[in-house]
Amino acid sequence: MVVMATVPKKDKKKKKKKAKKKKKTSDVEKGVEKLSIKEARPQIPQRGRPVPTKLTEENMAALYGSGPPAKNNGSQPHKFWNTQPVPQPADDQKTTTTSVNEPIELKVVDQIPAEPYALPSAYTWCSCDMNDPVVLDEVYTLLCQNYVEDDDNMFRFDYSREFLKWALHPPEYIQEWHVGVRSRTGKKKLYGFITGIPVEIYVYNKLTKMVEINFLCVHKKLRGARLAPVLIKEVTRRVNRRNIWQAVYTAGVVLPKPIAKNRYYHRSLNPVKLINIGFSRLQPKMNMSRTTKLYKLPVEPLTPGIRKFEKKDGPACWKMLVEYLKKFALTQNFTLDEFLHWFTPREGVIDSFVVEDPETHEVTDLLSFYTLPSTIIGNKKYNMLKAAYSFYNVSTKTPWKQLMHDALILAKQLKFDVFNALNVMENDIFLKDLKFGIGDGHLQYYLYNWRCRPMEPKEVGIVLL
Ligand code: MYA
Repeated sequence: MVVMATVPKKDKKKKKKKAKKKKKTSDVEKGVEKLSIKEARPQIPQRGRPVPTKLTEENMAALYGSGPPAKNNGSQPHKFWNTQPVPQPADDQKTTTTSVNEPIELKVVDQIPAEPYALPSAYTWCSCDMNDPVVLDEVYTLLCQNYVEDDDNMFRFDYSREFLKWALHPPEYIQEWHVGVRSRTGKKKLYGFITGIPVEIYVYNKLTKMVEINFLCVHKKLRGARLAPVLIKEVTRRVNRRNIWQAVYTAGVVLPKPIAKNRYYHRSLNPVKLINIGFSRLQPKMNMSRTTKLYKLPVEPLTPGIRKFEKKDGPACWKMLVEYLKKFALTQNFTLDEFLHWFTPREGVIDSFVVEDPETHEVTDLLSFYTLPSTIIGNKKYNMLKAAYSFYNVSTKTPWKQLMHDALILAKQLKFDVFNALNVMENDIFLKDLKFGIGDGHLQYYLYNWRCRPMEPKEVGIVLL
């Protein structure tokens, strides 16, 4: 997952007040928490709990409060996360002062319930077949209307249908890990979603089969009702049943306990639009025409031999990437098939380019970015922000600044408004010189059921979608 992060805004006071007010409602959720995340049992209504047997989204919200719970800055207990095998605040010494790098708990498949977790009786579990256009449409609509927004609720991610298929169908994907919650009756509307895809992850040189978790989403009508912990527990159960015990995920929120805290940086490509929609501000002593000039880019890329990635580049580029990633502490072990899946260009989803030496025809560099537009909420003139997100880049010959300058030019050619990059890997080398501005949000990296020393942002060598 990625976090929306516009350039810093001064006026955060109003937000804080709002958050304080909301905390009250989030304290009344105990009933649903008990219903939802007690140890696994068959999907039958439970007796003796203070919740109606027929829970609908309306009465669930009325009883237990709706709207997002207040943000927990780490000082309050986490009713759910404090019960999970993740590093807890009290474990600080264990992870910061030693070279420990191991699972937190060990279990066997027989210990994992074969039946799904209980849901309120009005809801039921499903596995989402993203090849079914009707299901794909339902997932797209849920996310497009309810997924991640920036702090000021001005922008909301709008992952396209084709993007979702790409993100969720890597080689060996498991459909059962694309978990949905639907209402049991009527149109069987989709209210909750979470996904896992299989990955092999290196943490400080130790390779482990994991699941990469993404797209956790609860419909706005059911917020604050403790459905998220149930979704997480159910996907964990389904993953554990296949003998996988670790996960990697990212989030904008701080939970126990980030393995790394990264930042987003933004490079304006269409500064006038970005300022008009409130994504960025005019800098002091700047006007629109000076700003436009500041961010102007050449029309064509400058590196001789730069061209679109083709399937034939696969083996060489894959080796180049695998070799490059050895520098970092948290990386994905891509197979060639996976590499081809993630890097073969798909219009409006993923763009990849290589530099082919005009004389030797050797491929020396790779750059890639994915397409993730955002809905601009409530703007009359513009409804879409088109953002490119830096994916994986490798430079063995073209200097970093030149390579990524070309990335900006190529993104501009493709009509993106902004080019975003995290301060992962060696990105620090080019961010400042290429006029990226720092965003106002952090992106936390997490590992589930793994204990190790936290990482510097530049030690992170993995980018999640
Ligand atoms: S990150 C993207 C998350 N999605 C969004 O931000 C979309 C918009 N928001 C929503 O849809 C809802 O607000 C969500 C929470 C669904 C986020 N990751 O049901 P609740 C904890 C993990 O009452 P709601 C992504 O996709 C929160 O701290 N936990 O809350 C990666 C609290 O627990 P505790 C989160 O607002 C996901 C509890 O949920 C997150 O209605 C990785 C409250 O539940 C979050 N982003 O719904 C998931 N936000 O009381 C973990 C809140 O303890 C995977 N919470 O503080 C773990 C590995 C699983 C597999 C393991 C296999 C081995």
